Amino acid sequence: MFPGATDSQIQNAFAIAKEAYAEYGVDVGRALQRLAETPVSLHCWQGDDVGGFENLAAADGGGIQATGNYPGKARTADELRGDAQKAFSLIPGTHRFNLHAMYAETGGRKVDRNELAPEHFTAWIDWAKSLGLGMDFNGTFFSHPKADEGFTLAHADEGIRRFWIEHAIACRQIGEHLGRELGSPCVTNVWIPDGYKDTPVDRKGPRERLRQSLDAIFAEHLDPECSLDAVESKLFGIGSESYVVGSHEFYLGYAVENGTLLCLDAGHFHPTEGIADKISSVLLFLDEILLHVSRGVRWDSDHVVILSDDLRAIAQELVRHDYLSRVHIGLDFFDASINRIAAWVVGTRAMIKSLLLALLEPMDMLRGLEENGDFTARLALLEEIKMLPAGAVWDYYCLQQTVPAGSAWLNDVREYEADVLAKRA
Ligand code: RNT
Ligand code: ZN
Repeated sequence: MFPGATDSQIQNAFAIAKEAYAEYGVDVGRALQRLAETPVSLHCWQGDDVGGFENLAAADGGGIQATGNYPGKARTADELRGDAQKAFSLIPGTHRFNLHAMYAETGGRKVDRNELAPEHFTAWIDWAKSLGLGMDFNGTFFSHPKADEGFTLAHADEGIRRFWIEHAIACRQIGEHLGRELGSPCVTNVWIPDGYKDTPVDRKGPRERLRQSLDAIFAEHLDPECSLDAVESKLFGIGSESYVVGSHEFYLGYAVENGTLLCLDAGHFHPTEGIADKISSVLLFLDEILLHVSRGVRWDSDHVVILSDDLRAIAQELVRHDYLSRVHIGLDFFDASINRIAAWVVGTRAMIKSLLLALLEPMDMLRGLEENGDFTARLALLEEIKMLPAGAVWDYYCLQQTVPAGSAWLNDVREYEADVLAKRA
């Protein structure tokens, strides 16, 4: 909608849109209901450039790099919670918050990663409860002196491997606790940076070690009502350009063999390789998966997610095959060159818009055409429905969920920037 549109203008436009979709056999009310039931897990790390709030010796090992120096990033957990809460107030629906272990609150005490415990996340849990959010969790296998050599769970040194195994086990306990406290399973994800900058001669040894480490980590069975495990692959990273231990084939095999979730990050494949087409294959062999919806620009650059064809293709797969209950949608991007709350809002709203567009597809009609071999009509219809008034449905959804429609949310972000962010010197 144009800025300044009134509620009744939004409602009038919606009424016409609803009729248009009904002509195609699409029940807009049902689509909006399903949309409201689909949570997106907002990643905490967009709010502070993947920094965390530990008192550990500074280290930057691990190939995660946010670029940009836009002022106002969160410096404390309280600030991060405040910023995320602002973002949530501008995003329609009820969602989740995805925390990394390095966002522990240890009350000024030095607590190393292998000693983290549920008690270090009490404030996060209270906050999530107050907002009705579910939570997800991640081990932090980077930005730590013991990750400086670029290897963690696959390190050749047994002591270092042990340290990270202990960290991962601690994270599973924390995840289970979060899930139990919040009454919704917490997906605890494992992503490690392990790999080589230059061509190795032994590609097998590190993978054997990683497999053993994972077996040790997942040895204890946790209640799936509280806790789910995911493993995230990658093709290459900063400092691991030539070889990544935890490749797609590695983790696909591991997940199938051990019944963990597989995490597909949209930026972790060859630049022209999308993750949408992988979903219907991997879900033949796995019960559930996790997505890290991201946007690579030339490489795994973690740009803010936008309503691109890639994103739409992912959402279409989830909706067309009724996978919404088997796919955990998480976001993974970090842009430090723009207002960080706007980054969350733009990316999350884009994700939700892509789901809405997919839910508004006349799938019965399209499937019928395909089954009858009428590929001419399939193509024609796919093109024509692109111009249906989805924007009017989106605005109405925002109104219904009491968040700003159209670009009105930007005013809120600007105000917050002046009132809160600008005061963070
Ligand atoms: C890194 C992975 C990983 C991280 C976050 C911070 O390439 O995508 O998911 O981005 O855990
Ligand atoms: Zn990721």
